[in-house]
Amino acid sequence: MKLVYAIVNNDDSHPVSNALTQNGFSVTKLASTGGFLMAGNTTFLVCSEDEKVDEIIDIIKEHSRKRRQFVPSTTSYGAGNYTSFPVEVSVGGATIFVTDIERFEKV
Ligand code: 2BA
Repeated sequence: MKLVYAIVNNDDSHPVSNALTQNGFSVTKLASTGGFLMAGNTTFLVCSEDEKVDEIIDIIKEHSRKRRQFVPSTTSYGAGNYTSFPVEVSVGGATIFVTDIERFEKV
């Protein structure tokens, strides 16, 4: 058994969730926050048989878009003088980790 963690943009959360459940996967959604942008995102937990992991990743890929996002940054231009300017970063589609599950039980 494997556990797939997938961090996706909040805007993609519903399409990803719908597609996974429609394809028969049990899904848990966690509200999470990215450490860099400090913006809300969604972390999915999906536990499944090893041979279904590629299908899960394909579904997530299909419903997660890559986005350009601006973050404020500051630079110094003299003693005590700072100016703020936006820096563009690319976010997503999805960040995915797959781990082994030692034991799975529903009691
Ligand atoms: P954030 O940490 O808010 O990062 C948002 C985007 O900012 C990242 O997009 C990346 O393009 C950029 N970024 C992150 N850290 C950076 C840094 N130190 N310097 C420059 N740019 C940086 P993604 O790579 O698509 O990541 C989206 C979200 O996935 C992340 O949100 C974080 O919540 C999660 N994530 C990404 N990589 C991770 C990892 N190795 N471990 C745990 N969570 C991760």
